[in-house]
Amino acid sequence: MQTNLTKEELMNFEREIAELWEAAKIPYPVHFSGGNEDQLIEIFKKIKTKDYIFSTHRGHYHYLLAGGSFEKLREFIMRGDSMHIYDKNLNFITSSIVAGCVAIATGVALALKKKGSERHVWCFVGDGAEDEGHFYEAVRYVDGHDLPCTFIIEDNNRSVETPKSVRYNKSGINWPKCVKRYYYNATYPHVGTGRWVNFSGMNAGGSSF
Ligand SMILES: Cc1ncc(C[n+]2csc(CCOP(=O)(O)OP(=O)(O)O)c2C)c(N)n1
Ligand SMILES: [Mg+2]
Repeated sequence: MQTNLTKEELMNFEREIAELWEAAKIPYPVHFSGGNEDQLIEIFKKIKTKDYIFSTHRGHYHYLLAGGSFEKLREFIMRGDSMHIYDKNLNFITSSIVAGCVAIATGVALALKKKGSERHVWCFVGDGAEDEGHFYEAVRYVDGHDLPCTFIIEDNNRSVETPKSVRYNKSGINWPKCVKRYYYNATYPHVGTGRWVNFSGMNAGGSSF
């Protein structure tokens, strides 16, 4: 993806929105990213224009890196749609439901394969979404049918506030190659709050980016 966006620009945007939220100017839920700028900038270099991008409740960075404008994103957020960003021109879709996009991403990838398209589907999920049963179903289908779809687990070792060690102790799954994972320590917004503990280094499967 041709984007000249810098880490600082991403961070400044989130900081601006965080300040608006803290000043009670946004009476809606907003999920911030932070701490994953470098990883996402690298990942988006692999994503091509016209590919399909499926995002999550935490989609601001994804949208900007997909080519979305700051202005349009600000509009989404200010009208309560931080978790419902959608842009047909960019083939960009989010869901506020944890793992809500995985089956849709799989269906789009199936359609692309049937059409003989060169396009690829990129489906971002959190490590909490990885716990969902239908994530397993989608991964198995994509892997089994060699569909043009990559699931990217954004592993901050948190589902809301619960780390993996509490959710499933030490067990991990060796996902097939259509699942990639990157690790990051979440910050809000961009300064450690002390609420987040460092990632424990647990190997939870999936190949790294
Ligand atoms: C089906 C469903 N269950 C519960 C929620 C409430 N919820 C919002 S974010 C979240 C945690 C998601 O964790 P993860 O997928 O790791 O994303 P992260 O916020 O860590 O990026 C939950 C449980 C939801 N949105 N959808
Ligand atoms: Mg998480």
